[in-house]
Amino acid sequence: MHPFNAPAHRAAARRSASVAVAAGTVLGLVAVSVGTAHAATATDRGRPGVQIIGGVEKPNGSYPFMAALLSKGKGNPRDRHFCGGSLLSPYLVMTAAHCVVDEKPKQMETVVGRTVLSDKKQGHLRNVRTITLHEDYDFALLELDKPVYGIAPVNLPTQGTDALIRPGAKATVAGWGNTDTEVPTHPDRLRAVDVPIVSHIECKASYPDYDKTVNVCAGVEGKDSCQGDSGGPLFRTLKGRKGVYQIGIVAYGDGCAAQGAPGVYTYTGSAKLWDTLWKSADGKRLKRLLGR
Ligand code: 4AZ
Repeated sequence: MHPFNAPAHRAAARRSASVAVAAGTVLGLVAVSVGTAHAATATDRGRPGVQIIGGVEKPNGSYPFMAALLSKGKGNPRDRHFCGGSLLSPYLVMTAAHCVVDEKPKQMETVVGRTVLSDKKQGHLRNVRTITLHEDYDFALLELDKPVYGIAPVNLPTQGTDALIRPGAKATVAGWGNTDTEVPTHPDRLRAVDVPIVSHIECKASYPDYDKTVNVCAGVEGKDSCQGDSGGPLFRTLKGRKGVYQIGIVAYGDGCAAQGAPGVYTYTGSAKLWDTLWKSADGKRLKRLLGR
């Protein structure tokens, strides 16, 4: 199996990426609930309220760098949506490997800059020319058949500094993922929620497979990404700087928005991630596409 926590096929990815880390559940809850007013229990997880993501709808034109990954077909794009992504350069959309591991370029398409999935007039719809999976991490790049110009791509953190993932700092995660795990609800309009960055120590306690060189955690009880948000961006805006800095890619979690179980993200400032990507078979081509 691919070293990231990939479900066997994308149908599984759509249902839940959290299955792969279920073994970490009990440990995580015990470790992180100490000293809090309310320790979440297994029963809490099924209770309405506890698992609501806590985001808000975004107006048209918000987060234009946001991409939706769609299965090709005749149906409503809302029903064909399976993951999020972000524009990294005019020719590249960045997403999670577990979203596209079983995908063929011809079976999918991506739309950049759309807010309401069913509104076919919004955004820039593109075919996918190639899918490159990172060999080691939950990271993938989609090469588009035609560039997307006129939308500012996301910025990446400076590699080798973790200045943007200081615990407690506020980040934002956006997507069309589930808003209520009790009654799975998949919104048509883009949503976003502000989530605090969680320390590596706390994340490792919740998730034994957590790797601080290529992961970052964020979220708090009631505020989290969820199924369908996978591949989408966790980002910050910085005072005095234009644009957004994407610090993470939605990867996995133990359920959604539960106490002691923050969302886990692939860390986009990881030097290890980019170094190994540039050294891979497709490294040279991808580097050129990143510059275009
Ligand atoms: C998922 O199944 C998934 N709470 C995505 C994000 C999180 C959990 C599950 C994080 O795609």
